[in-house]
Amino acid sequence: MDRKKFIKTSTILSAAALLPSDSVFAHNLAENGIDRLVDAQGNFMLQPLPYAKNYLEPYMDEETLHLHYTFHHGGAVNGANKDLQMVRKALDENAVETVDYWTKKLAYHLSSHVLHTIFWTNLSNKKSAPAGDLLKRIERDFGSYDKLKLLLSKTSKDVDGNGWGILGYQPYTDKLTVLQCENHEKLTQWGVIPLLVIDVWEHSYYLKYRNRRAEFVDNLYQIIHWDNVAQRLDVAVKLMK
Ligand code: MN3
Repeated sequence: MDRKKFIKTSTILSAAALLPSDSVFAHNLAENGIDRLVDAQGNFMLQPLPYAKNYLEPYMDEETLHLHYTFHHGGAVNGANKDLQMVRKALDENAVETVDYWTKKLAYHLSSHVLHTIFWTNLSNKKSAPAGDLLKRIERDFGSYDKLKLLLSKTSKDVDGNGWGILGYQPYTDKLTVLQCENHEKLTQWGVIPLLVIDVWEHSYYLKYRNRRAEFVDNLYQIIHWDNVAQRLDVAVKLMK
């Protein structure tokens, strides 16, 4: 390995190593510091949740979390595997009339898998606030933490139908950016690496909050794991250097 490559690999590994080695967060990361979404055979897989299902009570109730993780996230993982298989089958059989359908399905299911995987790690059972480089970038790119909160909350609450509010790192501009995502795959900016994602699908809050999406979004600030967001920023910046 040449020196440049060694230094690059080392900095990426040290980003992943910011996490305690026994933490489930660290265990769920691939060697380059990004989330592990596939098994050794390359099939999409559902990672274990990084905590017990009652860990986020009372802000996210145990039963909703159970249904959300098992059936909605789990369903997306199964769907992504099937979609990929069907694209390959269409190619093998030279029957490409169906690839339009399966390609769209794959974008939907795989994006759901990516965002849900990040979402679970973005939450904790205690309140925190951004610090360090993350806070500096928030202040530079949005004015203040309060202004980011306002923007991200409003963006999340106002999603048409089901979707996500997303704080991401845009490597083309080296800036933080806020996206409003519909479903799981629409309205992105190419290149953005998601750092903090807020699931505002009804399945995310229906049992406890019923129709009160805004209350759910406001309450999430009690359990956002800002250290995880900061670690994700650190990895994203280093990967792009
Ligand atoms: Mn969801």
